[in-house]
Amino acid sequence: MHLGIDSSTQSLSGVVVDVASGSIVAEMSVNFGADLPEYGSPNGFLPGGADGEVHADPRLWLAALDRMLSGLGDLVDLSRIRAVSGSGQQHGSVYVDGTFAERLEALEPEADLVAQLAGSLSRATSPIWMDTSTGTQCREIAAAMCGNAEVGKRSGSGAIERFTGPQIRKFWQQDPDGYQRTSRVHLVSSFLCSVLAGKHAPIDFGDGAGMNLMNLAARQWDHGLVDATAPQLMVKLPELAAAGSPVGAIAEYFVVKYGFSPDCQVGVFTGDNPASLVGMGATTPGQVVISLGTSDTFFAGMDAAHTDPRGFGHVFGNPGGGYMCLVCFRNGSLAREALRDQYHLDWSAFERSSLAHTEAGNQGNRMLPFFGPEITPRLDIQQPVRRGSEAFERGEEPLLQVRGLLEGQFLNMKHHTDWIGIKVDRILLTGGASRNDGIAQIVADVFGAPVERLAIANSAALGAAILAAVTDGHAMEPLQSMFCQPAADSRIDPTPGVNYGEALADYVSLLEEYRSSQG
Ligand code: ADP
Ligand code: XUL
Repeated sequence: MHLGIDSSTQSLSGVVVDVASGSIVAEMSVNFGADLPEYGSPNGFLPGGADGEVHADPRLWLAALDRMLSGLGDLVDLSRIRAVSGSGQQHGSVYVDGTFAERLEALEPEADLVAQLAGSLSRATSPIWMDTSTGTQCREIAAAMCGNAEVGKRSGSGAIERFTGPQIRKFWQQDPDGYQRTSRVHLVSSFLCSVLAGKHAPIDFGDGAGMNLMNLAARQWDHGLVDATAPQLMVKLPELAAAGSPVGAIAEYFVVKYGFSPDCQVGVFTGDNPASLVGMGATTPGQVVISLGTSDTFFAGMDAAHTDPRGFGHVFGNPGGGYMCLVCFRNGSLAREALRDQYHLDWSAFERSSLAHTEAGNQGNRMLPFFGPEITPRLDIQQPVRRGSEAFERGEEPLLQVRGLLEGQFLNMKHHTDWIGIKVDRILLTGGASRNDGIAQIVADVFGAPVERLAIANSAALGAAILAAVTDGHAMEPLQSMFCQPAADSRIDPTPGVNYGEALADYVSLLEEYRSSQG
């Protein structure tokens, strides 16, 4: 059996697969808000950050790992796991001092991970992907590289606020002593991998590309970008390696405490989106994945790397080889939840609004669907912008608001993914909101393509389990054919006669109007 672990924004999950029978043996998830309330992070991050700052408490991820493994051990005999790999929310960074490696080697099963490792954090909190506070640092890095185009050419993305390089630069500027004390900057993925392996683990080419520090073509740290980011940074960066490549045997702590075999291997972790590309069986170019998690992301395998002329999309390493493109929308489930709560609805209202009680095009009632800062496009906005009937603009008629939000989200997605140049024949939908048929129908209608879903909603953890099997010597593609089949009755076809061409043009003009009104 093989274990995949995914540490996403709001939860940490484990999935165990059995490659002999092609079945998913066990799943276990720990929700950061509900299961670990003592960390004061109802949505997985620390509320109340000023000026666009969004940080999480890295101890939360350690506590969740202990909690998840203890629960999983009740469901399955962990001594049968031959390899573990995993994924983490992308871009988030963990700063550790020189004691981290020693502490990993000396982990005692009697105490927990938080008690033994928290003392090695040289930065108490971790900036995560939702952070938009590093505009200045992005401009400084771009200037040092003679322009953002050069940053994009080398790293696959222009300098982006949430990416790790600008976040590291801000830390160096604000807390030079803390930066000095930092001996290694890990990503969430490589941090958790290090804990499992009991030694510093590498960063993979998928997650590494989300840092503005890696040269995408050379698959190495880019000296120019690293020097433009912060002094003495090169020695603080982990090695780079392919996702799933072996790091070593699992640390004794996990053998004694949870019953893993001492021969269980740990494979290099990746980011949650590259892992999801694996778990959806979409590493080979030709299909598109839309993940509706805390953020909404649109991604696909690519034969060759080409970049987004608008500067919002990214190119990462693909764990299956070659490249993948990705566009991330910050107001995903966060906006859907905000609207749901504002109107005291439940998710079935999202189903009803789009399936039965409103019609495609929403009678011209249009919404810029942003309840907080957005990154695609970059907008500093706190409330959605509504245009349509007086009642709609006043915020009345909840079901029209729901459709307005959903249509706005996917029209915005369609517009900002046109640069990829893929003809969308089939959409694979994943993430927490993908089980909602109403949402899936609007995705199918806006993109004019059928939507399919896998039996398992957590494609990142499944992808991580497939990577664990790769660590153990299996080939990726046969595993994908085995595990990544659409669930029976999961397909939703576009509604005959519905065409969103006009609505898209209308949405884009509303967006342009809003942006010019903001100067
Ligand atoms: P992440 O991986 O970012 O932690 P998930 O992929 O687990 O997030 O998705 C969690 C989100 O899915 C929740 O925050 C919730 O908003 C959304 N969600 C869960 N069930 C439904 C549903 N039936 N309809 C719409 N959204 C849902
Ligand atoms: C991708 C991104 C998010 C995070 C959290 O660039 O910022 O999708 O990976 O899921």
